[in-house]
Amino acid sequence: MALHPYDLYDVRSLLSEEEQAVQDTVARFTDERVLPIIGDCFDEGRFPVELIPEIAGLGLLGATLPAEYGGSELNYVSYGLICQELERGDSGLRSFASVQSSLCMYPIYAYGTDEQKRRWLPDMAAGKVIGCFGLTEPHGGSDPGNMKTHARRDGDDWVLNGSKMWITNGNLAHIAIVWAQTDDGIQGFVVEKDFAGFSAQLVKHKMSLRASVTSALFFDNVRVPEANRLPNVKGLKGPLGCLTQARYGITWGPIGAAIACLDEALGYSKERILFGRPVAATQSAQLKMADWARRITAAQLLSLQLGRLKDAGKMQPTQVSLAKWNNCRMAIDIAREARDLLGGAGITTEHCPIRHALNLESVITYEGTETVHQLVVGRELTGINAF
Ligand code: TGC
Ligand code: FAD
Repeated sequence: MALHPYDLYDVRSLLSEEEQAVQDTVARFTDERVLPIIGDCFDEGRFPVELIPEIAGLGLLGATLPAEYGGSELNYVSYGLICQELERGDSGLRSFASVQSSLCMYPIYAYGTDEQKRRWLPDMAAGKVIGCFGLTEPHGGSDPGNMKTHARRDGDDWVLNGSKMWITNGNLAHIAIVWAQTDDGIQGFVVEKDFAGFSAQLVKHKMSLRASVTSALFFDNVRVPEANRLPNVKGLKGPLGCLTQARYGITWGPIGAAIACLDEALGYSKERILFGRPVAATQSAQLKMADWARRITAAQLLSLQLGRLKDAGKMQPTQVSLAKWNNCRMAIDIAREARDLLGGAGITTEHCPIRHALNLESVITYEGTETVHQLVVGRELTGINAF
């Protein structure tokens, strides 16, 4: 029996029935609703907001959270599969879901009060309240411990000043999870869109993640009530704990992007006749595509084992760093090589490889650059902090 070209090791057989059903549902959504429009969205620099109710309706926002907060009570392997299938469509859609689920709903769930959870989580799961996550600042995102944004207690409020840069969903969001330095260390605040002194400005001229909203956030003496402070965490481990959740999902996403590129290149190279034979019949094309399949297979197994560790409560941040580094590198290399295999046709968004290659420039940079993750692994191996 022929092997599945995008699953040479039958990794799908390692999934439960429920996990397979989640994957099939999101795959159908991507095929039917995302792929027909996403090239145009990328060209126009437009995030497809019209898909938000459908994404929410499928239970993809806060999918791992308990039902009492609007979640779907799925396991983390299922969350990974959601990321993979969304990113097979476009990294912008996976980014939207990662930010909403892992960077905004997760901190409210993990660090918030019961009242905060009840107030925001069900509406966030329903896609009625959109969140963004403000950690990075203009002077250097790799070193968030050096943040300048600060909050000072004043009576029943906090007064927030500073700015954040490169914030996904910034101009879409109704609430921003903002991390600020305080006299008591770094703390998280839920800043509402209409708070006086809070503004967002779109980042323009992006060549990457064009089907995603990216913004700068500004805080000019913004008064944030104490009721909007996330009380159950202090210090850098608060935002880094959220990043571990999101980075886990990001290990899966680029597998989807790489599969999309392999799919496109396989189809194209079988049809493209040069020197009297299909390009797919040449040894160099087969070597390339075989090598992509090898790298995709390794990434699939890496993320699945990471997911099983996470579901067992045993996943370590260093393991996430290794997989984020490996899988982003795998996908960006495949996307670039697939672009090459398509020749001139590869430079237009009529075909997906260049869109994925450009998107992956962001994916390999955000949530910790490749260098940051390499140094995390190096620190684990040597016991020496090289940052
Ligand atoms: P370090 O001394 O290592 O740690 C400080 C405290 O944090 C704890 N910790 C973690 N906790 C949970 N998860 C992790 N991954 C953690 N890493 C560290 C640590 O145990 C310690 O706790 P405690 O209790 O001892 O205080 O901190 P460091 O200053 O040496 O930083 C290390 C470094 C460089 C790895 C860290 O700063 C880092 O990860 N930098 C990269 C920043 C980053 O990834 N930013 C991403 C911004 S958000 C984003 O990009 C969203 S894009 C979303 C999208 O569109 O999809
Ligand atoms: P810098 O930290 O200035 O890094 C510059 C270079 O220095 C990089 O090559 C880096 O690898 C290298 N470097 C860093 N440290 C070392 C070292 N110790 N040794 C050697 N080299 C080093 N942030 C958010 O908070 N929320 C978001 O929603 C969000 N969304 C984003 C969306 C997009 C499209 C993009 C592009 C970014 C987003 N980010 C977000 C920001 C992202 O997390 C940062 O861009 C990233 O962490 C890197 O920070 P930086 O851009 O300031 O680069």
